[in-house]
Amino acid sequence: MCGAAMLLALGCNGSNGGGASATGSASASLGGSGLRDMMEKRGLSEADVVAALKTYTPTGKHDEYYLFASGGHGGNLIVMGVPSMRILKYIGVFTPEPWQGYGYGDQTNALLKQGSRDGKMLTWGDMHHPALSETKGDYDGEYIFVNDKANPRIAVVSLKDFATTQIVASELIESEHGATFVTPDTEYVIETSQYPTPLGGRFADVKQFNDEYRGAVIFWKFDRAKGRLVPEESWAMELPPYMQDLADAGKLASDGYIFINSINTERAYGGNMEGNPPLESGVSQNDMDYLHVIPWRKAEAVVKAGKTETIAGMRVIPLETAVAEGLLYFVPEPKSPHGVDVSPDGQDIIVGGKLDTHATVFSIEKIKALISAGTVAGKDPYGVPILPFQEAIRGQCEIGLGPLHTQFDNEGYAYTSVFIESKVAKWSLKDLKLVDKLPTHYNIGHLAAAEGDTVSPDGKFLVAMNKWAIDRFAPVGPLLPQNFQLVDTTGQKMQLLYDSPIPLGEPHYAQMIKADKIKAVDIYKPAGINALTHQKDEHAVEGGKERVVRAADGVHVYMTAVRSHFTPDIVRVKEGDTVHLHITNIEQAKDATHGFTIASQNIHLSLEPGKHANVTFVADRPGVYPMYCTEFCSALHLEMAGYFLVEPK
Ligand code: RUQ
Ligand code: CUA
Repeated sequence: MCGAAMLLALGCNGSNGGGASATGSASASLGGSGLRDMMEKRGLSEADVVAALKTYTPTGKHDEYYLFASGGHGGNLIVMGVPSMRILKYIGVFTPEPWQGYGYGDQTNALLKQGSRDGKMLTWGDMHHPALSETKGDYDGEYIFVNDKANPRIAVVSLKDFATTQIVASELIESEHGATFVTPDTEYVIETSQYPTPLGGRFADVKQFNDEYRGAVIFWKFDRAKGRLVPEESWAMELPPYMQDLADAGKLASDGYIFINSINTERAYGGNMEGNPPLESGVSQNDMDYLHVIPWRKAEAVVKAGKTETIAGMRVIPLETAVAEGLLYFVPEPKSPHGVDVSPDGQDIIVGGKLDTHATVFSIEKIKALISAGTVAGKDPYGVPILPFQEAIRGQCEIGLGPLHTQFDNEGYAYTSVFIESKVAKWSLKDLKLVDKLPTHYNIGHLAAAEGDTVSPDGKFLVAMNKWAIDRFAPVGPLLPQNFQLVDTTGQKMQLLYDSPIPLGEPHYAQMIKADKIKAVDIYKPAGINALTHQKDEHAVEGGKERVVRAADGVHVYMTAVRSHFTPDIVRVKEGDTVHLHITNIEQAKDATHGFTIASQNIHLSLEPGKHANVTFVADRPGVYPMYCTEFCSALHLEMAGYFLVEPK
């Protein structure tokens, strides 16, 4: 239904408001003129009202899609509903998250500790690219992987309960960006370094950049049955010291390949107080950088044949071996490339150049033919073959200044974010013609289309992820929110539907998945589940079996939580005791979550129905500490409390 017809239908249906959901409120008295009045009063255009009809989601109705967006410097993952753009959850990943008790109990402390680097505990992360697990190139709704650009790490989040279950970190590299991307059956999760360094954390002066500094791409092996990345089965490939940027895995026609962009084929390394040009101008001298093409199945066979070196505990294919075995090819790509995205059929690899006006469309068929014919235009200083640019592309689409990232719909269109112009460009994959452009506010980075990274995108919606939000929202001081703009892509012309402020670190990328693919549990069953393993915890407590046990390693308190008490509700220990609290929420009713805290101990647990949590600490200061439930769980919630007594020595 077009806009006018929609409004007409609303008006003609008279006093009951017709299609508007009648959850009471204004709709009851909303005749045709009532609607006009209201539009006038609020200064709404017809397009505004149509946008509202497309996004408004009445109480009790669920969204059609989930959007999983990185929380950027917040180090957490944002879950939203589309089209309502309602925020559903922040999932703690690289950063402690008190509401979820994430980082305040033994299990999640150990989890955050897994993400230490060089033995240093890290409590923040710079999350960029979430990647949903895939089966045959389609999102399957089981897991989502995320990366930390600042402190190279990858985390696994289980979509069974929307909780982080694992963090892995390799000390092979010291920064990353081309992560996370999955191969079509989630055999591997890809993590590519960004700023070259000596591999494995060695020291070498930056003047030895060309010889000592390197990049690397890590292939983290994923064990789907266990839901874990397996470091011992993972491996990496050494890369020349260019700044590798985004990456994408091939699918269908390009299955078995991965593609990585790079900038800085100049190998500049800054030094603006040492007589060198500043890094950003040193990096931007050449007209072309290199798209890296890696046949990963072939590389996997080379790893299995043992042709690797071990660096920082990781099997690494040396650059020389990669060249000799035909595991790495370069194709020139225009100025300052950023995004690389493989089309749904896997035929095209689309690259946006930040200082270019085109989306460049590389053809996997042409690349494969050039490789098998041995046609090269030259070699880089490390002997990597460079394929001829013109013969590797299908063409270019002129779309505007500063193209970055591309997503796809179900009708053969590509959508590319155009950073410098602050626009989304819609163009046809078939004939590489621009069909529409939509202004965004401002500085669009990534965009996320419904199932837009899969072999079968849905179309319908697209979210523009804008880095600036000037003029969009009520002022909140100098630090503005980010702005997600929801766009309807069903018509020939794109329509802006909604602005959604994101008050977190800069969210870079997001993926949007059909909601019915997610099969989340609502209760941990049976009671006593450790949320990290989804197994019964060894310290799980049954109702009636609460107890306090003194052991060699300290005092073990086996406690249950149920509306509206903890048992025991008085805990007595002695100054200096190591205390192990083992608490099971024995409820099996939906949303019957209890929280748990003890004053002044920096302890907070979230105990969802059936969940078990352990927390260990030293009672080092004598005194009387109230403990209580932090979730308003019942009429007697305030009474869900007790005392933790630390008797002086
Ligand atoms: S980035 S705005 Cu994906 Cu980290 Cu392009
Ligand atoms: Cu349990 Cu409040």
